Amino acid sequence: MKTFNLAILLTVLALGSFGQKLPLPADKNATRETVTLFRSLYDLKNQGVMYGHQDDLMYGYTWWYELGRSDTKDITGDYPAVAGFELGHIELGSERSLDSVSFAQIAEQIKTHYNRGGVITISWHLNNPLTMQSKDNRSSWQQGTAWDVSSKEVVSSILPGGKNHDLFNTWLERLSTFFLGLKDEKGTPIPFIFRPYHEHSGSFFWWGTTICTDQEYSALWRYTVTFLRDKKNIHNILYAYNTDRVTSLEQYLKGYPGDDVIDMLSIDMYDRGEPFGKELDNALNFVTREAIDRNKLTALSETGERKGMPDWWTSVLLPVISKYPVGYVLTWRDTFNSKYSVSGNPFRSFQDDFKDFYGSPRTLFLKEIQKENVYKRK
Ligand code: BMA
Repeated sequence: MKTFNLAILLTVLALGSFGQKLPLPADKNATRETVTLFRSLYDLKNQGVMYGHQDDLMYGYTWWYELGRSDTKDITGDYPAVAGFELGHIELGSERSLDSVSFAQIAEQIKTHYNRGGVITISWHLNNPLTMQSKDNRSSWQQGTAWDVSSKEVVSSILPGGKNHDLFNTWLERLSTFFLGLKDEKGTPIPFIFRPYHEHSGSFFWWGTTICTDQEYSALWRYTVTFLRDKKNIHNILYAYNTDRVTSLEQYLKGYPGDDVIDMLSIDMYDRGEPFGKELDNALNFVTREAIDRNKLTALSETGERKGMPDWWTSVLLPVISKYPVGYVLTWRDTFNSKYSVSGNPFRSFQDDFKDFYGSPRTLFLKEIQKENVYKRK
């Protein structure tokens, strides 16, 4: 009821505000805190870019789940504004994620970061519902995982009428159960950004651009949102559409499921070499412009350094992201105890440069976000 009144109030305000459309979440019944988060993020992107880090609160290169610890905090004295979490294997009913992280501990840290006033984003490298059932010799590490692109029938097999539709519903049920458990002490649902089926423009996940049709991809998204929002009545989610590197808006929007189910237009781009700066500049230019035109949020939701570059944060990343209203930039996980860095995350080396990035007036970390009170401000 409260949400309903708020929606009416905001609509009235929207109509009255000199013809300008007030940006609101796609979910018309989004909770009060979710609406406030959306509006806060919408405004904050003009103040600076928030820094995010995947699994920052769960582990680092040298430690595993030490309460309160964070690689970002170890280096800068502050937490990231955005904390990323990963739910791969929640669909299987497992206790731990594909990265061996406990789901119960993820829920704990989501709550902790919310109580601190930080922003939460969730990714989902869900298994391949079709090929994981095959009893073939398990020949490659990809077999049955999110990275298994051996069949182009996967998405159609889970949509209504497909032979794996019931299985997929079970997976969405399990996902919903986890989401419904994300509440604060008062029972208020904790708002978060959900970025499933990511990097669609690439072809390395079973939902990738050459592995399913654009119509199937869009239908997968719409089915998922309808399930969570309308069937399970979950109204604390902001949905992030996401691609890997793209060179045109047309390519970016291939398979876009629609403004009525999407809240954020995001892009992932890792630095694989010298042209990166220009490519990122080009992509952020059209993605952020399109987001503003559609009253949506934006992010560079995954990125990572060029290997061996000592001043990547301040000389490559910062100049480009400073040109555009990018909501946040997130670097990927610091794989625990791993000899190599999976994503080229610069944490292990060149920390002084990261400190300079932290010190830049253009970047926002947790302490700056706390002042903004993103879930409650007027
Ligand atoms: C990928 C890699 C994988 C990991 C997955 C989900 O990009 O980091 O090792 O399992 O993300 O976190």
